[in-house]
Amino acid sequence: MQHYIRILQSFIPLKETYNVSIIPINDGHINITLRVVINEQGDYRQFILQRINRSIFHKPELMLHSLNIVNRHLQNSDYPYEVLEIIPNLNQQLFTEDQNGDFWRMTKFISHTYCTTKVRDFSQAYEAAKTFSIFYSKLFTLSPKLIQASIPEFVNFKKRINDYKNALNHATEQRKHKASQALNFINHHLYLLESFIENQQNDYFPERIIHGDPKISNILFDNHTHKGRCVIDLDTLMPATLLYDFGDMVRSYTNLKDEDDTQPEDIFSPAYYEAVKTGFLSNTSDVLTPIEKDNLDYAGQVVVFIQAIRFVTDFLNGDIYYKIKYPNHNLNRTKNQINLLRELFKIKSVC
Ligand code: ADP
Ligand code: GN1
Ligand code: MG
Repeated sequence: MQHYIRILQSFIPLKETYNVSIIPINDGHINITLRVVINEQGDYRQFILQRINRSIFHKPELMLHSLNIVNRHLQNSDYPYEVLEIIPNLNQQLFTEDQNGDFWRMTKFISHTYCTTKVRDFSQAYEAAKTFSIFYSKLFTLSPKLIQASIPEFVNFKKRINDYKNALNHATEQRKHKASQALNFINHHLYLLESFIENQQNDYFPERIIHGDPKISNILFDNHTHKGRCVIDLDTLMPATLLYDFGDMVRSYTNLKDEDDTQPEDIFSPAYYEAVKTGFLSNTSDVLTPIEKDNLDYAGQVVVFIQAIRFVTDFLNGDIYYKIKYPNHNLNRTKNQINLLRELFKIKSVC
């Protein structure tokens, strides 16, 4: 707590009369996120204070620079949502480095909103995809060259496969044994990525500014209208194919179960799937190329599969990337993605 207060003081001068509460928010897998409430004799101010995971984001200055470019662009357009404003520290820097070498940033707290880790109904699936669709449409007029990827090769699937194979080579027998069914499935489906990788290499998928992580917990919904109010977690903004983001929406908004639920029954909603497509295309359809549109179904499968690979890679590596709550958490997340993928295969065969 004292540590957090010291960090907080680098952003806001705290008077003795202030009453400060710091409440952890545990929705994300990567950063440490704290809600800060400052009570100044009945006058409340709230902020979000975050420790950026430095083993994942090696250049936070670059990441925050991209975020600022995007924010300014959105503020100068007719973007209908709130912008996730960064609050600089008292030295006018975008982040504070603590004595451990960790980076902290502060953002505006978006009040009267809620966040969910699982889509609640059909209309929320549509609303989430539409909110992102509007976000992308405003960024179509910003050059992707201005944005540098905060995690290099994030959407390089060849690298994801290599990371997976390396993890397999170094994993303990016990972990490999536990994951054997999932590994079997993954090894038999690696071919699924080939055509996507080829299309990327041939530049058939145009580079656009993507969010990189449009999962449901990265949107804040209005408490009363239930409409999107703010797109958050802009740490993975990068130039890449928008099919990645579409695929991640399918992954997140069509899954009726929690991301770590291993039961295969009733995991997927075809109706939500249609809602995601309609919402995604609502503001992007005029700009997307025929090749992009033809690959939407395929992108859903590919991104769910890639996420299964990422989770199992982390499981094999000893859980060093995603936060876990219990020992087999990453394995259960992998199983969930595989169950979802099996359902997406069925949709494809129907079409
Ligand atoms: P992570 O990278 O760990 O996912 P996020 O930036 O997504 O971190 O933040 C984690 C959670 O904190 C979000 O899912 C949301 O519940 C909450 N949150 C983040 N930023 C804000 C904000 N500006 N206003 C209100 N809640 C927020
Ligand atoms: C992580 O940070 P969070 O929880 O919103 C991850 C995403 C994954 C997601 C899976 C930087 O997102 O890429 O798709 O978990 N973020 C990073 O739930 O790797
Ligand atoms: Mg998040």
